[in-house]
Amino acid sequence: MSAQELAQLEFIFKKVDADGGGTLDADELKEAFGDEFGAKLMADLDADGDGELSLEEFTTNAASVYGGDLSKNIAQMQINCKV
Ligand SMILES: [Ca+2]
Ligand SMILES: [Ca+2]
Repeated sequence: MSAQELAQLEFIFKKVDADGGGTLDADELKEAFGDEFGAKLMADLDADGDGELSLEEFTTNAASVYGGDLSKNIAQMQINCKV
């Protein structure tokens, strides 16, 4: 993951974290990305299964889960993000 990709993910994370609590819950993801894509992100990235994404899960897991498709997935998040 490049420094630019990390910065993009951190920027998206802060926008989506509507309550500023430092984690993204299912409602925040669906509010920002729509039901389908929001649920996909939770399913893909919530490694510990607690129903919330920490900043570390959102960034580190995106890099490991999406691998070579990371930049494509970041672009998709940016396009879909409604907040
Ligand atoms: Ca939150
Ligand atoms: Ca989690």
